[in-house]
Amino acid sequence: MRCEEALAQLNVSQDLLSHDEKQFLDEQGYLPLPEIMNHAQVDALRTRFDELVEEEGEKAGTEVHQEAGTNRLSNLVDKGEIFEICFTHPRVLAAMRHVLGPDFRLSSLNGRAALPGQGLQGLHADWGTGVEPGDYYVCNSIWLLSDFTEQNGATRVVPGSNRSGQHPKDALDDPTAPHPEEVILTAPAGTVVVFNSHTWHAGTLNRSDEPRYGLHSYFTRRDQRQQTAQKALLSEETKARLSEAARVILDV
Ligand SMILES: O=C(O)CCC(=O)C(=O)O
Repeated sequence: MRCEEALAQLNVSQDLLSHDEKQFLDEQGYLPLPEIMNHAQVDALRTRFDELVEEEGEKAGTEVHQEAGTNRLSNLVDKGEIFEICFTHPRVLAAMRHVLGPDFRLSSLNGRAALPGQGLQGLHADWGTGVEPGDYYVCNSIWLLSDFTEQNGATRVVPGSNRSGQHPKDALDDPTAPHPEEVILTAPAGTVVVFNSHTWHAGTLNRSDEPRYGLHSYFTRRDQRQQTAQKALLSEETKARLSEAARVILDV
């Protein structure tokens, strides 16, 4: 099945995003989608997040990456049906289709909780070089499992940097410093913020006394490598549970 057909089967169509939403995503390089998850889904995802951190202990996150001061999880596609929403939600997939074109796949599904007093990252892009505006390879979405506030380590983005053709490593002396144009993505839990991964972004310092929980559902053009090799890492049990359309999105 081709990707376009899988998207149609998952009820994805381009009119799921308004003209203004598409324009905002194109111009600013990110787009908040409110109320993608309800309270019960947020609670259940956080509970599963904590269970996995406990179960996996020191190995947590190692399929992709560990980061000091955070609890990271990886390969979540294989760690519970509850995560299926993150790679099948029609509005999120419509945004991916808009940024990446008709042929894309999941790159990875990871979790990141910035712990109190930690979480500061340098501004970065999830791609090694600057790209021509409009010629995008990767697009991320952050699933808010906590309210994101100015205090608790919400993600920051530099609006429009996706169209700058520049990469932060070449353009910034100190990527950890506040950027004069940055926006802190504050929003209630249940929101998903899609951000073009070429948009400069970073986690900020969590100054609260609670972890700040998020999931990253990250997509790539189909001709690019996946951050998590889904074919190798997915159990037969997970593959058997998934619809054919979902398997096309994962490319398994
Ligand atoms: O979790 C966040 O706020 C952003 C994290 C991020 O950009 C990363 O880990 O590369």
